[in-house]
Amino acid sequence: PKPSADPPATTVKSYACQRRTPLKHHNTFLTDALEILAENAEFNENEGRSVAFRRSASVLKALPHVVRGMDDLKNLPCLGEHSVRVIKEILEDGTSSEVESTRQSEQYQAMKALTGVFGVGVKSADRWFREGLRRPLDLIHTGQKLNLAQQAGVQYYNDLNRPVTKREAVAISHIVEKAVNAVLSGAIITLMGGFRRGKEVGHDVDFLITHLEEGAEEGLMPKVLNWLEEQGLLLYQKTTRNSYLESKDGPARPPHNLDRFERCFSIFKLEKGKEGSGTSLNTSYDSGTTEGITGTTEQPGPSWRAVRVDLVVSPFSQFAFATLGWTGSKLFERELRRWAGQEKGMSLSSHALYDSKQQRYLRANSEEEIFAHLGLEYIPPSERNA
Ligand code: DGT
Ligand code: MG
Repeated sequence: PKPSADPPATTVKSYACQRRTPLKHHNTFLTDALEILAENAEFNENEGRSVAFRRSASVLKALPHVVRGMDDLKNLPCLGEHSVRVIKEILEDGTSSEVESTRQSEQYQAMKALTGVFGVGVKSADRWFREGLRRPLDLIHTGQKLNLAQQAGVQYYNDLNRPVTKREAVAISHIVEKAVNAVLSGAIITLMGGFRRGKEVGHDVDFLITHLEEGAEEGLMPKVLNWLEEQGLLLYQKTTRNSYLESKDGPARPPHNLDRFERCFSIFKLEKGKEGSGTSLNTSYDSGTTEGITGTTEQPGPSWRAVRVDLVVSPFSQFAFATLGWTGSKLFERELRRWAGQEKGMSLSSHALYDSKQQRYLRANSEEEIFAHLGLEYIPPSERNA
């Protein structure tokens, strides 16, 4: 037994939304490994297992030091037996045999490649994998029936799998601002997702659009998209009502507001070399509108690239919730909702916060107020990288 003069082990709170998780941390050699197993569990549609690995990884991201031995794991929450086994192996041997064999496996590699196509989810990828398909081009060669999103996904595969830089995100911001201002004055456009958390690169660029005057934002999305299309800046778009299932355990959103909340998954055409100038206008645009693929014969070349852009429009009364909900990270969001439900008897969504005990919605004008309603210390976006 060790003497009790040991320095106190680092204490880490058990919900990710109770902790500060910076973008850069000390244990990527462990978290990358655990996240491969999480990803593989997703490919096998084992959500419980996937979340368990993600939670373990997230705890290690919050540590202020490198994990050097098993002693460093004492008193840490969320580390399941399987994760501990993987960590131990890496600490002792430098690698984990399970992680390495997963990484090398045909199924993992094919699922990674196929789900890497925009518009392809785990279910389709798995079906194709079982039919013997391995690479995105196999979808074309074997004549698979693809929806419009997937067609665009294959067409722009290389571009969409190349990280979007902060510089490109800023250039896209200028374009979105210009588009929104052209159709509605006074709208507020905010960069969300990973870039709001301080990431230098992302897989897409996320924007939240609102207007101080409640209701002024209604009908905005189609107008913005029209403007973008006219300028030849859209390669693909699909607009939906926001149908994200946030929570199973409560009326998470005021039903009358549901139809005012819109989301658009799109692919922008971004001219190269003009990042930061704010203009990326192209006139030689071939306007075909179906669901939304435009310029289908065009291929990215030296002058432009395709970039995934998500646009969300929110009424101002929901803006704080939408801001919190679209900043991420995904695990941070999931943990916020779990905390709300399990610890507070509340139901949180990116529209509202419902208190089941009081049987009423709690209003908030800022993210700080939402954290306060939830009894949580405020965590700034840059420390939500759980
Ligand atoms: P990235 O783009 O891979 O660099 O990383 P993020 O964190 O920007 O991830 P992304 O773009 O998939 O999603 C942005 C944030 O928005 C994410 O952290 C959680 C949230 N989010 C994603 N999809 C939905 C959705 O369908 N509904 C709501 N309410 N939130 C979502
Ligand atoms: Mg993003």
